[in-house]
Order: sequence, then C-alpha cells, then structure tokens
Amino acid sequence: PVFEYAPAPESRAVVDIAPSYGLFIDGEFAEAGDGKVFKTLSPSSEEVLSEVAQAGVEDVDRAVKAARKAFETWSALPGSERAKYLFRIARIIQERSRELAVLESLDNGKPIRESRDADLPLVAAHFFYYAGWADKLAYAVRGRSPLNGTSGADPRPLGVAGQVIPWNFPLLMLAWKIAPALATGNTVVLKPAETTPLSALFFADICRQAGLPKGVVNIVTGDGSTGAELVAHPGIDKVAFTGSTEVGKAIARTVAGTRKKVTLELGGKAANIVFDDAPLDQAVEGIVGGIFFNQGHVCCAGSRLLVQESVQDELLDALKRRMSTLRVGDPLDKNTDIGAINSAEQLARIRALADAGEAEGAERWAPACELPSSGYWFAPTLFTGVTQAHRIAREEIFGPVLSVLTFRTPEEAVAKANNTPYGLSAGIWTEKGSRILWMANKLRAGVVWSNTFNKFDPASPFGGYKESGYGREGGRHGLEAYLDV
Ligand code: TXE
Repeated sequence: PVFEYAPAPESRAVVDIAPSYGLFIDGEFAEAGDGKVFKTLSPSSEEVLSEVAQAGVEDVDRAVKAARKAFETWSALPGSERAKYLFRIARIIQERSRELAVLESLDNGKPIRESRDADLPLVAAHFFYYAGWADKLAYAVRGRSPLNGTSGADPRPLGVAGQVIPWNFPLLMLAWKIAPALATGNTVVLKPAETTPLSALFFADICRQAGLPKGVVNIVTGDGSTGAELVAHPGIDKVAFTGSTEVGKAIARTVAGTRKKVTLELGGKAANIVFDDAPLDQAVEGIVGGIFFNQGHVCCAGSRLLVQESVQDELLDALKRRMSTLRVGDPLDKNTDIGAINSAEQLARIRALADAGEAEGAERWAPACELPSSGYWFAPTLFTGVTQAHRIAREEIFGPVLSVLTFRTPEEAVAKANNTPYGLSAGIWTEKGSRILWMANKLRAGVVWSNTFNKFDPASPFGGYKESGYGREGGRHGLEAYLDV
C-alpha cells in the first residue's frame, strides 16, 4: 500500500525569484553581450522559474579580465583581511539559509529536508572552515630550513581560477570551489550548471552584501559551451571541474597544452559492502541514505550494494521494507525523502540504464508509490541478480537505482568493489575493526566510510582514484590545489 501522510509544505514565499537574471561580472549584473538567454525550470513542476543570461565568448573574456584585475589587490591583502570577507559570507549564508534552501529545492528538485539540513549547513561550514585558513597559510605551509634557518617555502596563489560545477549540489559545489580559492588569494570565474543557475546568482548578491571587492568572484551562466570557453581562456591559471568523466577528459585534453593547473572530480560507482556481522538495521539506513539521498544524484553514491551471501535474504527483506516507507514527491514538503530528478535528460539516462538492467536479466523491484503527474520522477529501485557484466553494475546511473551483488569472502568483496573504472568512495559495514582497516587499505577509493555513508566534513579531503579524477577538495589538501609553493 502507498504510505499515507499529511503534507507539510515549506513556504515558497520566503524566496523572491526575479523573472530574469544577468551575468555577475566585476561586481555588477549585466546582460550577455549578444542578449542570449535560457530558461531554468523547476523539475518538480516544469514551471519556468526565471530567464538567465547565456554567456558568450566575449562575456567570458570580460569576466576573466575582471578577475585578473581584482587578483592584483585581492592577492596582496593580508590573509586576515581576506578571512573577514569569508567569515562575513559564511554568516550571511546562515542568515539567508531558509531562503537559499527553498531556492535550491525549487531549482534542483531536492527535498527541502536535505537542502535545509545538509546542503546549507555544509555550505556555511566550508566558508567558515576556509576563512579560518586564510590567515594561517604562511605559518602552516612555510617551512624554515633546519640547516641555515633562512631558506624556506612560500605559498603563493595561482591567479584566476576557472571553475565549472554540476547541478546535483549547486551551492555546495560552489562553496567547495570558491571558499578555498578565495582563502588562498585567488580570484574566480565560476560557471554553474545550466539546469541550476539560480543559487550561484543569489550567491553573487551575497558577495555584494558582504562588500567583497569587485571582480573577486564572477559568475557566468550558460551551458557546456560557456564552460568550454572558460576552460580554454588563456587568462585562466587554474581549472577546477566537477561533472561527468567524459567532459572531465575533454577538459584535461584542452588544458594539456597549456600552463594551467587542473583538478577534476568526476563520476563514481561506489560499493557499499555489508558483512554478515554488521549491525543490519544501521546498515539498512546507511544503504538507503547512500543511494537515495539527493535522488542518487551523488558522485559518491553507494550505487552497488555488495552483500555477504549468508545475510543476503535477511538484509534484502529489511531493505525492501524500509524502501516501502520512502516518500517520493514535492521537494518543498518537509516529509519528502526523494524529490524530483533534475532534468528530462537525466531522467531519460536513468530510464535507459534501468531498462538495460532488465533486458540483461537482472530482477527489478520498486515499492508501490504514486509519482506526481507533472515533473520528472523515478521511484526508488532495486536490482537483484546483478552480475559484474551488467551495465547497471559498471556504469554510473546517477539516479535512485541500487544494484545488488553478493560475495562470500573479504577478498572477493575487495576484488568486486575495485572492479570498476571509478574510485571515488566505498563503504564497509562490519563489527570487526581489523577488517575495516584491512579493507580500507585494499579499496581503491578516495573516501572509505565504515559503518556510515555519505558523511561530509569541510576538514576532510575528497576526491577520486582512476577515472573519478585527480586532486583533492576539502581540508588542508584542498588548499594545495590553489597554491604554488
Ligand atoms: O554532466 P556534464 P551532465 C555524471 C552523471 C550524469 C552525467 C551527465 O553520471 O548522468 O555525468 O551529466 C559543464 N567544457 N555527473 O551532462 O555535462 C556543464 O555545463 C566545460 C557526475 O549534466 O559533465 C555543467 O556545468 N564544461 C558529476 C558541468 O559541466 C562543460 C555531476 C557538468 O555537466 C562542457 C554531474 C565542456 N565541454 C554529472 N560540457 C559528479 N562528479 O558529481 C558541459 N560542461
């Protein structure tokens, strides 16, 4: 039976979305040079939220030049002064967090509970965390030679960072990119994804509210062509990208012949590995959060469940019971667990891969749930009888679809978990501490969680092995991506 509940909608009136937005260049909002615009929709209703400027090559050039000019003064500020701006931005984000959470849920489709309780607190936390680094860099990174006490290392900003971000965590990915870049004295031109441009434009307004000097942050909205222009611009010193592996490879090719430094955070196909001694109720929560959080639009999502054969039946029964209580629907409803799929294109990708799973012989299961009639939706879905040859075991689905495989021994679990071109994250569920240490050492993944999943902290480095990209964001390691020493 469909789960019954009383809707509890968050007020949409807390956010005032203008009918149109320009590009944010040199501290001002301006139309694109050629006047081009595109529409951004709410994926839960298909309603047009606003019209946004599509930046062309000349707009990108203006933004890069503004960032270059601002770099001269911004990089020369004492770290303690840069920190003040970052602290101010962090506090304004906290003050405006309800408005920003509603905006993010409208433009992205994610449940308000997640944007309110996960995205926004983490966005503020990133700005606070990197604000704290801004005045400590010299002491933390500079080292004096023990031989003569005079020679040493001096950390310097790279210059102008061109940053391209995806649509799954629009404001959080912006924070991951902008906070460390500014703390280290770089200036920024950032391009948000074409389906979720609004929170970056609200962030531009926050920069003005914080009195951030003009040109330090520039936002150019547009599609992949704008991203490609930005990455190729000769005035950029550093490229930071989060998105698909395919585009990441194209960007690596573009910058290969230049002096630009680059960090790439790309796709994933994480294994969530459950042993028969694991606390099963806790594991079920971790599996559900691991794959259904943010509709599965998560690069480190636990999209492959590896379960020890002896506990398979018990675990899958409990998992199905739990999945039957998940509420799919209005992102602004505080009861909602799974919101809308971000775009028609992404929905088509998820459907195609799920259909391939069935065609290749895996068994498909989804709880009874009523999906809204307009907007883009996909029910939480489980595939059992999956083999390593199946596409749903190999390819990133980036949706609420879990593929279940089994194993007998820890060695087999490691071999299967590592049998993927990706290497972003993994999860281990067991009561045995020695096994956690042994497994964590063997797993080729940038992040390994044990007896938990999808836990984030601005102090922890995040990034991938293999085709999940290179470089780390977050923590002290995240500073290195923006510094020459
Ligand atoms: O990604 P794109 P898409 C994966 C996920 C998803 C698939 C496709 O599997 O199903 O990618 O999603 C900009 N030069 N991830 O098509 O195209 C684009 O405008 C420079 C995983 O949305 O990579 C957007 O701002 N930039 C991922 C950003 O790149 C370009 C998150 C991401 O879009 C460009 C998103 C180009 N040539 C998707 N082409 C993760 N790691 O979390 C596009 N862009």
